[in-house]
Amino acid sequence: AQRTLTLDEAVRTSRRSSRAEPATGRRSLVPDARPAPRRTIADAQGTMRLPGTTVRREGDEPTSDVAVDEAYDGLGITWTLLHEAFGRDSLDGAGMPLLATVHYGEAYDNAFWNGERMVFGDGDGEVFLGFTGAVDVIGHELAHGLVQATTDLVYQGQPGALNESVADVIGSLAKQHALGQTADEADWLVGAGLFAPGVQGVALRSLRAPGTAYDDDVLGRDPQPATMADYVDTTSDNGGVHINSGIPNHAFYLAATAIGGRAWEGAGLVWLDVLTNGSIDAHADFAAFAAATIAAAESRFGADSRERTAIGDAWDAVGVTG
Ligand code: ASN
Ligand code: ZN
Repeated sequence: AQRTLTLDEAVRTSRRSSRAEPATGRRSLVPDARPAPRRTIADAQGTMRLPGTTVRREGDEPTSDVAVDEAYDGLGITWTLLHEAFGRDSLDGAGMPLLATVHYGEAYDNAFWNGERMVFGDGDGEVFLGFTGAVDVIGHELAHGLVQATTDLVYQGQPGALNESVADVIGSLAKQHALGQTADEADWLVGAGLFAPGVQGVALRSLRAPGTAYDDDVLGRDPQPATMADYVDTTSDNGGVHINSGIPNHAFYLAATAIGGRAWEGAGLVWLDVLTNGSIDAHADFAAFAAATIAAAESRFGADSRERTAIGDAWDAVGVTG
């Protein structure tokens, strides 16, 4: 078996194949129509003012700022997943620029999509390190932009948990794609490496085993359910959008590992189909989303396909259907 790439190696490989640096070193005489990401990274310099000062544009050399370069590379990795695996040019499918701001706030313990750009805190250094340090978190925030540009799932209750879950799935797929991992090789974690030393946790969330990503004095226990039997009825966090996302997350994991191979070539394609084919609306609940994935698997892979069977079984296993 081939050794899997480190993320640094994956970034270097994708740079070699990017338009800015042709592998041959030759410049084509015809204009290059091949799509490429259009990234702009800004620096909020410890304030909460957005967008901040632009510090790196597409094609610029790396800076001496780790957060800037991690954001730039993570955006590139996620854009590459969308382009190579799903044939999609950026979030809107039409080359939309990718905007990010780093060094947001002081010791800010989060990252978010604000409707226009990704925003990353540096972490307080006690619980969290800088939020650009996990490529799947970058992919997660970018995926909120993809959802906004497609089904625009409302950020409340089950559609909100689906919005969160799709973001985790795409974040995880961005990392797997960059590393060339199969579903069996992937760690299925989101945000591994974000916790400061001494925090008892491996990541923010686990798609393989929701509810086990951390268990810590400071953070408490990871309250994510894996099945409908443990669905959390709550009014906090928009109806538990980061909690109940464990259920569709686990369904994706079960489907992808049952199908085998590279997750973005099977279950990933089906999930993208559902986001983009108009078969669900912004208020879709888990059952509507499940039915749409089954229909999409049938039309893409066939009614008797391994993909259709695995996806149906996965929704049964987490108690959404069956
Ligand atoms: N990191 C969180 C997310 O992207 C931030 C939030 O909930 N607004 O879901
Ligand atoms: Zn999110």
